[in-house]
Amino acid sequence: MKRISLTQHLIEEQRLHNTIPAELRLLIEVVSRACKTISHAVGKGALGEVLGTTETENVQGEVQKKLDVISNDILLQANEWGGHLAAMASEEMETIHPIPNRYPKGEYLLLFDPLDGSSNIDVNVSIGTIFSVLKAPEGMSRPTEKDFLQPGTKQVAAGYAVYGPQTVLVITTGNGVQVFTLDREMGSWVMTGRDIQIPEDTKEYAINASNARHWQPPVTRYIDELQAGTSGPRGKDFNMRWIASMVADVHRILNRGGIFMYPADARDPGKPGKLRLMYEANPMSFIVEQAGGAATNGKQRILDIIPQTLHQRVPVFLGSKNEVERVTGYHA
Ligand code: P6P
Repeated sequence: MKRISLTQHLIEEQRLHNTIPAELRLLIEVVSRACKTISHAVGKGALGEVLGTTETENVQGEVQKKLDVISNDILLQANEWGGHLAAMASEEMETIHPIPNRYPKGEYLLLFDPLDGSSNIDVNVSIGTIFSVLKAPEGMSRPTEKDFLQPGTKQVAAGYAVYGPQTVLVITTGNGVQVFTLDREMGSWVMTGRDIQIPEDTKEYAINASNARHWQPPVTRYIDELQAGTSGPRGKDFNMRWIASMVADVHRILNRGGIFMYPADARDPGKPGKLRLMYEANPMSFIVEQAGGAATNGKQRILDIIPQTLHQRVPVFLGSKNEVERVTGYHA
């Protein structure tokens, strides 16, 4: 593959597809630069006094890891002066973050989970940053939470960075999925994957099996069939992976297929699943669909869900198309 930089790719996209206005190109470059900074902070680990927790809790009621807060601040500071955004929203902030009056405003809304997989930070397992880009509604003056509540089909860009053995950035602007690896010597993102396609079939599934007693019948049926292997209705053996870092699990699926599931849980009907729609499920579903995969909440396409609140949760079944369609069919 011709080794081109992220900047060169974005300029080519802008020239070829005319779908990346200069402001969106600037946004993606600013976010990618922030991910480099986060990768650097994450990579220091105990040497950088960045491990462990703060004394605060986020809106999810989760104790915030120092790196959660550091990563959130990096993304806020990188993006607020550029003039490309009207406002930001984050898993780590209860309310939206309008661009301060001292800076120019743009036409985009940026949502992110600054560091997903926090339970893995202190034990050196891959974690990542997830981001989603929406356009601010026409004629919007002062941004409110309501302006963010757009279905996933309205996303103009989405991506994630995974901080693992390599630091990798995966993005889509609606014309396929492109992959960039951080060249640490040059400090630049170099294209290492173009127009990634997820295999439609798979022999690998990802779910936190410790919740099995709380699953609803269609999920139990689907998993039982996978575990029955060659002697069961599927007639083949399956393997299981669960990294407990959505970015890492999705990245594996993007590369070799698989199905990722975080189903609703009978324990708390008010909490349908664990993952958040706006800055986890929607961006990942956009990427997965752009790579030929599928993403549903068990009943409907995740990207079609009309959001009610900024931090709402959603059940997630995403990855290899034929498996997602099968388990979704069991819910019908
Ligand atoms: P569990 C990480 O906290 C996260 O939000 C996702 O990245 C991950 O897939 C999931 O939660 C892991 O949840 O219940 O297995 O710890």
